[in-house]
This record gives sequence, C-alpha cells and structure tokens, in this order.
Amino acid sequence: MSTKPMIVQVGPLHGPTQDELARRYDVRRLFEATDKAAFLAAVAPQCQVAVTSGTRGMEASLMQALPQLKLVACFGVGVDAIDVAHAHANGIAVSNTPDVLTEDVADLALALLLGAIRRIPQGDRFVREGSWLKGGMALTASMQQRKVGIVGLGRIGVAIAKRCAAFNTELAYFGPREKPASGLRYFADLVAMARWSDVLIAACPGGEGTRGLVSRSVLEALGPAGVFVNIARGSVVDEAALTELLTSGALGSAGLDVFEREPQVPAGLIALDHVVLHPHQGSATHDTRAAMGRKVLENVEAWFAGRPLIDPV
Ligand code: 8YV
Repeated sequence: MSTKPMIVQVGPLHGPTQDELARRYDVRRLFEATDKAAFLAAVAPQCQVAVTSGTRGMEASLMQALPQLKLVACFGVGVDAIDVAHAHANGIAVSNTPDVLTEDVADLALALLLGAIRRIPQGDRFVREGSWLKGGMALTASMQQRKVGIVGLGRIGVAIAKRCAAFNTELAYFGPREKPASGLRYFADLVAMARWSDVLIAACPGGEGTRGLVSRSVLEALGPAGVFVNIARGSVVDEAALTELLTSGALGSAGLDVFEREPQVPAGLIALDHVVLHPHQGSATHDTRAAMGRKVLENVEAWFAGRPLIDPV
C-alpha cells in the first residue's frame, strides 16, 4: 500500500512531468489499464485527483466513475475536451496551464503564416527536388501591409497581434466583446472582418461555443487571395468547407496546426501543395512543456494542501 496520495492519470503526458508526478504521488495510469472497468472500480473509493492532457480531456462518464473526484488538472490551456460544466455542477474543480505557452503558440502562428505566404515548404521541396537547377521559384505574396484579422483576442491573440505589428500589418480582431484597451479595430461580425482581412488567424478557445465559427461564409469572404491560419482547435473551422474552398481556389492558402480529428488529417488537405500542415505543435517546445508540467504539479500540490488553485478554470 502506497502512503502517497492517489492520482489517476487519464492519458499519456510530457515524460518529465509524468515522472515527477510518479515520484510525488501514487499514480494510477488509466491509459495503460487493459480492463478499464476493473481499474476504475479499484481506484474509485480513493481517487480525488485526476490529471489529463488537453488532447485527451475528461468526459462526464469518466468523472461519474470516480465519485470521490474533486480536481481535474489539465496539462494544456484549452479545456474543451473536458466536460467543465459537468465538473463544476458536481463540485469538481478544473485547472489548466495558461500564460506559459502563450509566446510559443504565437510564434508558431507567425511561422505558419509566413510559411503559407512565402511558400517556405514549397521552397524547401523545390530545392530538394533539384528544380532550382532548372530555374528560379515563382514569386510569392508579401506579408508586408497585409490586413490581419484575429479571431479571439485573448492572451495568445494579443501575442500574435504584437508579432504581426512588426511586419507592418493592419490589425483587427473579432470576439464576443470589444476590448477598447487593445487599441485595435474591432469587428462584431466575423464575416465582415473576413471580408476586410487578407489573413485570418484563429486564436479563440475550442468547445461548443466556437464550433464551426469559421464557417463556409467566413472563408468565402476571406476569398481567393486570403490566408487562413489555425493554432486554436480544429473544431473552430468547418474543415470540409475549408478543404473544398482551398481545393477550388476560392480560398488562397492556409497554415494549420490543428485539425478536427487529430491525428487524422483529411486526405483532401494532404493533397494540397499550397497548405502548410503541422502536427499540433503550438506549445511543443522543451521549455514550454516543462513550464506546463510545473503548473500541473503546482495546481495538484495546492489542491492537496488545501490552498486555492493557481489556475482555476
Ligand atoms: C497541447 C494545447 O497540445 O494547451 C493547449 O490547449 O492544445 C497544447 O498545449 C495539449 O494540451 C497537450 O496535451
């Protein structure tokens, strides 16, 4: 019998964080259990804390199988895969890992945008395939003076805006409410912002509230020269419409870090040469993942010590 407090680890995590959790707690790994029902029955009487990733999340039925559960600590800022409403209605707190990943995610948004506009993956292929030996690569669009519309001016949206300003862009944002302190142009209508924009960057939270927000009409309004960048969640865009419009040329190009059914990426997107695809790596740097891990540990520690959570959701 372990004397350490018990934790259920729902899915695999960043290795060093997983190791540190195992050092401090009696960690029971649900994802390694062959008989999930027997596993849950064994841990249910004691388990008050569960740790999960933003990708795996935690559904209501799993919370129900752990009736003593009091905290779900999420490794990630996005909690759209966690049934937060169910948790809160049942006295279960939820924590996440904001702030520490903001800058890396914003960096990746700009990398995808520049990659798409300046056709960097295509240039890489052009050199490797020996095409350069037969002549120069075609000219590309410029990032300079582009109109950039940011969907969701939260922490990550603000960090993206800061970076875009360095490229002499014009900036605007769409969100549930105006943020006058930002000093940026606000659109209450996303289609209107897409019509104004050369580039649309999704940086809003995922979940039911934003599902399909970047709709077919929004993408059509962005138009044949428009670039769509998504570092938010695959669910915020109508992926079928995105694929169709990129294929027909009704939308210019895209830089995508997230997809609706990761790690599945629609074959229609994979077939497109002018789309930059990335495997959900926004926060995936050594430093940031370590900082996210520290936040998970701090939140769990605060809960066991009876202190307020550092990052309550
Ligand atoms: C991670 C993320 O990919 O924080 C988020 O919301 O999407 C990413 O940082 C994920 O949570 C890691 O499990």
